[in-house]
Amino acid sequence: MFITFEGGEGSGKTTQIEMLKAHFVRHGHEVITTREPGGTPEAEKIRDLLVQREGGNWTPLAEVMLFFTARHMHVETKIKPALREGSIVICDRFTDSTIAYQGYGHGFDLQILNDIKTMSIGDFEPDITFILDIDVKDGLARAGKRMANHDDATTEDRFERLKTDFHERLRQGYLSIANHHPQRCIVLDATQNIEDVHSQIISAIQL
Ligand code: T5A
Repeated sequence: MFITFEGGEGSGKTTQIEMLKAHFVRHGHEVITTREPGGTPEAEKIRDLLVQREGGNWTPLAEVMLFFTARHMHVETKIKPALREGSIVICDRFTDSTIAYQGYGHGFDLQILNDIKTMSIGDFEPDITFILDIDVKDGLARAGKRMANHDDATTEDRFERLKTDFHERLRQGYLSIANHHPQRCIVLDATQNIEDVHSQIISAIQL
């Protein structure tokens, strides 16, 4: 099973992924957790170019292709092999992030995005995607706390620093993705307390 977590900044993905992993381990499952951009040594190098404050001033097309280059490596060399060995794979962000951030957020053409996706990873999709939905201001406040003691060129805040209206488009983009893929996507109210969000994830997984 390939499970992905999506949502805006500070929506609680990392927190829920750790709790879900612990649940699977308690029940005797093999599980690996990973993240995007990143997840392999090559893709982690690309991550630095994409998310660090001074990673580079990419054109929109170059940025999208870097995300999918990293994703191609991640899928082919880590995710698919782990799934073949019977592990559950939980990933912090995946293709929906590119559609939400670069597509809905920055206005990159969705059809071209889809074509690049098909070229990079074919029709490979998660089995389940949890979209953690949170009011933009609350999410950015949570993410801000995480970065309060880290403020230099390597800080991973290139996207957090964008304006509030970008994050609003992003949020609506995720809700639109969920509407288009109701069989795969589950939208959760991420303003609930951590335990309540976790309980809803466990109910949805039923493992
Ligand atoms: N990106 C990524 C793209 O633009 N396109 C792409 O294709 C991809 C893959 C890096 C950036 O890259 C962009 C999007 C991002 O800007 P990231 O590393 O996933 O992505 O960065 P963030 O989303 O910023 O990750 P965060 O760590 O900020 O957010 P999380 O993981 O969603 O939140 P988490 O769990 O760390 O929680 C944040 C804080 O909130 C608290 C936690 O304790 C923590 O302090 N918290 C709660 N508090 C109250 N109630 C709850 N229910 C809470 N849940 C968590």
